[in-house]
Amino acid sequence: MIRLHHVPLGRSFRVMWLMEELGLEYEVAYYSIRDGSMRSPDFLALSPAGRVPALDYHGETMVESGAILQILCERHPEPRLQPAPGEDGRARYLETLAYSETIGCLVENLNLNRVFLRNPEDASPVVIKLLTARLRGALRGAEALLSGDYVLPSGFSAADIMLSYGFELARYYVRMEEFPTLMDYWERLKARPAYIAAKARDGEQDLYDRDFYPLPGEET
Ligand SMILES: N[C@@H](CCC(=O)N[C@@H](CS)C(=O)NCC(=O)O)C(=O)O
Repeated sequence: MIRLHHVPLGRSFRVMWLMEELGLEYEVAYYSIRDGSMRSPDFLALSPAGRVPALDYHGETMVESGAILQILCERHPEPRLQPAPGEDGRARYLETLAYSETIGCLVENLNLNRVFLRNPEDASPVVIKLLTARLRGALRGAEALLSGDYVLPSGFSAADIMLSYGFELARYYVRMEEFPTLMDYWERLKARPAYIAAKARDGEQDLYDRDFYPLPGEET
């Protein structure tokens, strides 16, 4: 039995999408960052930091999306979605798994400032501007990781799942049209049947209440 502990639009979506690519059967336990469910003793026993994803894989519990992607690709080697140690592309693959969390952490800090504060006046406009500029820089870094249509010249891999998930959230803070190469790449990925199947199970997000958050002072 495989059970994914998941927040809609959370990093656990990466694991959900990969499991669809691998054709795995799994159950989903849904949580919200807002309702306290991730602070319950049962959840903290699975994920001591109170974060998703947590994956119950036949009785073994795993956290950290990048590590889970690697382990699942090792245990389910077909279809081949990651290069083995020593194979071409392995360094770029590992680099991208780790780099994806550079984007993830910047978005998380923006989320804290822009959607989670009880009192929006507590947010710092200067910090928001700095974080947004850094997120733009990180997206330029993502562009530089691509090699043709995907991260790896050999084709689609789990690195594409790890990296492109960040755009799902970055788009609330940065106009993605500024990054046409990333937009084309993302559109290509979103057309994959496994992405569409995962989206159907993702659930309703309760993080964002609008489509875009302009910089402070630039609201119209
Ligand atoms: N590096 C971790 C980050 C996990 C993480 O921070 N997940 C967020 C959701 S995207 C979370 O659970 N946040 C809980 C909270 O903010 O209370 C990973 O990639 O799995």
